[in-house]
Amino acid sequence: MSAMQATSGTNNLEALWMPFTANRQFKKAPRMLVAAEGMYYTTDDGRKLLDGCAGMWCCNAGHARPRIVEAIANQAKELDYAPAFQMGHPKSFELAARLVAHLPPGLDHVFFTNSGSESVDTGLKIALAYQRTIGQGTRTRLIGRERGYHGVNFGGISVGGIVSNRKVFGTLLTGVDHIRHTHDPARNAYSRGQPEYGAELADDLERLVGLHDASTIAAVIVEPVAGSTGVLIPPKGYLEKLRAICDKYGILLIFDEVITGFGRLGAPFAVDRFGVTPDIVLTAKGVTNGVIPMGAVFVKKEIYEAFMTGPEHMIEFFHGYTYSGNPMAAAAGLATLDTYEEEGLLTRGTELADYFADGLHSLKGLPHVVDIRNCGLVGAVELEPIPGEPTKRGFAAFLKAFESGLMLRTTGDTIAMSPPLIIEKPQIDFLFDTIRGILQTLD
Ligand code: PXG
Repeated sequence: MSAMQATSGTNNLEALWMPFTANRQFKKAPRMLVAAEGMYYTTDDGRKLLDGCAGMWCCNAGHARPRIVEAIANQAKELDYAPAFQMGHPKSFELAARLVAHLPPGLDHVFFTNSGSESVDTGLKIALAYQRTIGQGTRTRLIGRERGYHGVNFGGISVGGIVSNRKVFGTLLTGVDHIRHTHDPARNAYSRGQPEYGAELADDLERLVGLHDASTIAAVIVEPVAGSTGVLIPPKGYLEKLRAICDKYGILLIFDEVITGFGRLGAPFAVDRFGVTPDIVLTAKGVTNGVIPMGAVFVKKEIYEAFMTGPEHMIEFFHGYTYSGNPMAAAAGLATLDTYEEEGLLTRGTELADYFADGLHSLKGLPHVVDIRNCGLVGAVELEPIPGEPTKRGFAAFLKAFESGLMLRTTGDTIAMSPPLIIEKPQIDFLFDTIRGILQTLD
């Protein structure tokens, strides 16, 4: 019996249809994680892996953090579940109040979901319902961006801009259009932080206003930094411009901060990092340190208040989930915030950003590297694809990293890094030294 069989308790991997995974490849050569603490995972054969991507961009405070573990255990004993509709429990209100204190003034109401995908669909629905509520019911069109990732529900893949996530799922939502993406390696390759060129790409929204008319457009949704399509940092001035165009035409601006939220960019949110305040902020992942599924959608006061009309016994917004703000997630969220606050993690990325960027950009010139991008504690190394076999080189890098004691994410042929915000400098050295070694031996 292999070590994997011994620890996983099964030698039958067949039943599980794994998400976003090459199932057949995995089942031939499984990569099993059996434990995690601090910055490290443990594999079933007893190896330690440095977590180079905070799980999947979610465990911002690292793993097995005592406050969070204890809070969940206690909560399960005290109040395991409470109905979310027409009933409440104190911790969801407490978490809401504490969370909004971390957002810029004005973004002071929050709706709980259970994932990033649900936060996206919730945000889009709020935008549509809000426009109708304020007498702008012709505004039904949603605008996304090419190369955007907004989860996998129908709303999210409709406004998203990743072809493989869209092409086999029929007609998606109607009335959706996309602005151009901002990736421009010809002008911006190897930028440290925000690229210099491309603010004018925000004008593409003007093109869509010209095509559809502003009176048909409810909202624009973008990731401030696009994560899943390879860490695309917004050019200087781009987000400001997008905000100005939205203001000009009465279009709501939605930031999908599922990845950028909770300290990833060195500031609590991208909103703070870039100084641009949207009307709706979508989060998930870091809200509970990835430990219990939860998402949170922040909206401006005017949006919440627009719904608070009509007879008081009536439900104001016909939307919600069985597990919205459930006690286990709320307890995890509160303990996560305690941890972030006590350890200064929501801004720790700023202290480490230069060291991280130095290590990352030292990879320039290694074989196959065509671009390097960074912001806060997010980094990406883009590799030239093997001709005719896109993604193969990226996947090979991921597998070699796993064998070398490092867990990374690759998206296409781009290696993405987003370590837990508790990372120390020697671990940053290990991260980049390992990648350097991999790139020197990669076909
Ligand atoms: N919006 C954004 C911006 C995301 O990055 C989602 C929505 C969806 O979240 P859920 O919780 O429904 O998965 C995401 C998720 C990767 C990677 O390595 C990225 C995500 C998830 C898993 C892997 O690129 N982002």
